[in-house]
Amino acid sequence: MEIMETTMDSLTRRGFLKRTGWAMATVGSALGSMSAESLQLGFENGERPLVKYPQKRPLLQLTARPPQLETPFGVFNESLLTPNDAFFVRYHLTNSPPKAEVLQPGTFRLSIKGNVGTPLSLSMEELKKRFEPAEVVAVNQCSGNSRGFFKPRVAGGQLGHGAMGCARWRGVRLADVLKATSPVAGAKQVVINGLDTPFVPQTPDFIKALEMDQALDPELLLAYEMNGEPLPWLNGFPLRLVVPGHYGTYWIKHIHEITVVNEEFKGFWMNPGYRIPDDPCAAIAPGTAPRRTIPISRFNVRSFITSLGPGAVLKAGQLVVLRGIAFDDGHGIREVLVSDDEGRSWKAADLGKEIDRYAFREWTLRYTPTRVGSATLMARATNRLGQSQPLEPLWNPAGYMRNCVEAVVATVNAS
Ligand SMILES: Nc1nc2c(c(=O)[nH]1)N[C@H]1C(S)=C(S)[C@@H](COP(=O)(O)O)O[C@H]1N2
Ligand SMILES: [Mo]
Repeated sequence: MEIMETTMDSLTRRGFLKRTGWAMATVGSALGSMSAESLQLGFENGERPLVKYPQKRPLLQLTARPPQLETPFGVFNESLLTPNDAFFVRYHLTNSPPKAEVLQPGTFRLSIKGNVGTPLSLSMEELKKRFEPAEVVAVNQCSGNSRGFFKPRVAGGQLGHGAMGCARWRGVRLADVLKATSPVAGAKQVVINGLDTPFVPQTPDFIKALEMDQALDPELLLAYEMNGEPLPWLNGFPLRLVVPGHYGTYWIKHIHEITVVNEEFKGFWMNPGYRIPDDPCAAIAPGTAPRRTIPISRFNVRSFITSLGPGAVLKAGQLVVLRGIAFDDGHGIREVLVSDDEGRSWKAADLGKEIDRYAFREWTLRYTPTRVGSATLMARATNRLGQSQPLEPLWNPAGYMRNCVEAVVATVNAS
């Protein structure tokens, strides 16, 4: 039987883009250049222009100041590692990213200070020479990925599912660098700051803190490479934190200052920013306020169908290979089930090789639709701890951590 390859060309419009070329459709702006093209993210007011930024292909622009760019979802069907030029971009402070000048080798230094025996100030060259390299393939995902699908809607960036990506990160271990400074007894937290600064002094600088024991976890990297290349400017050049299995808010970009402190850091972006209801599912009744909150931390389990988008057309009796991705916070994916009947019955998909327990895991399923009409296709992953995805969406006021089973409704025609 002939296997019909379904692609996301209509969604990414790459075929179209390749044919027409981008330059002709662009108009200049401060940092990005705007094109005539846009994509619809699948919720109300979800139309986003595709805009070209330095080192990036046209991406879905959420805001221009600061640049906030989302990956067109079709990219996730093309490779498990998200190409650097397609990787999403998130900034908080209006005059981000920091100017290229301050990031150059002649100017840039990383300082490690505070409650340490031996403070350090290192150029990138010194950092690479002094510490052993380490690598991880890991997903970076914004806490608010998929926020646009929240019902009732919540404030914040109205993102589709493209504020995530998976890359091979290479750098040095944060633990090695910290140990080289000999933190003094009583060191409680490590406070990490990047070179982006607020435009007006009233805006709090984007600074995050990690507990000392987490900072000493050998899995955390000060990364300088992404997929074998220096970090793109908009993804944190020359140095960023990689915190496998944890939400992107901890993955500080353009790191230039690491401070060991003996007390709990009280910055805005730790409290009230980036907090979730203190509840096992990080959820509360829609429209209510949480009684107690805690800092957001690890990913929950997610999975997506990537080979078909909304409005896909299939033929009854014709085999297709459904494909998608799944990931969790590093326990690893044990199973992905797929349904074409709104969750009444499920079939186990074949799992691809595990590149890394923190990476996207590919799944495929040979599928032959039988009923003519509409088919609601859904994927549901379970990790090695037995944690899975809820069938109904959960809700919290910040719109974080959406991980319910997502549905793609396809039309099945008679063959
Ligand atoms: N310096 C700096 N680092 C930052 C941020 C920021 O605003 N400034 N945003 C964080 C958030 S919330 C996310 S989701 C990730 C996004 O990483 P990316 O832009 O490389 O995709 O960066 C994190 N690191
Ligand atoms: Mo984020």
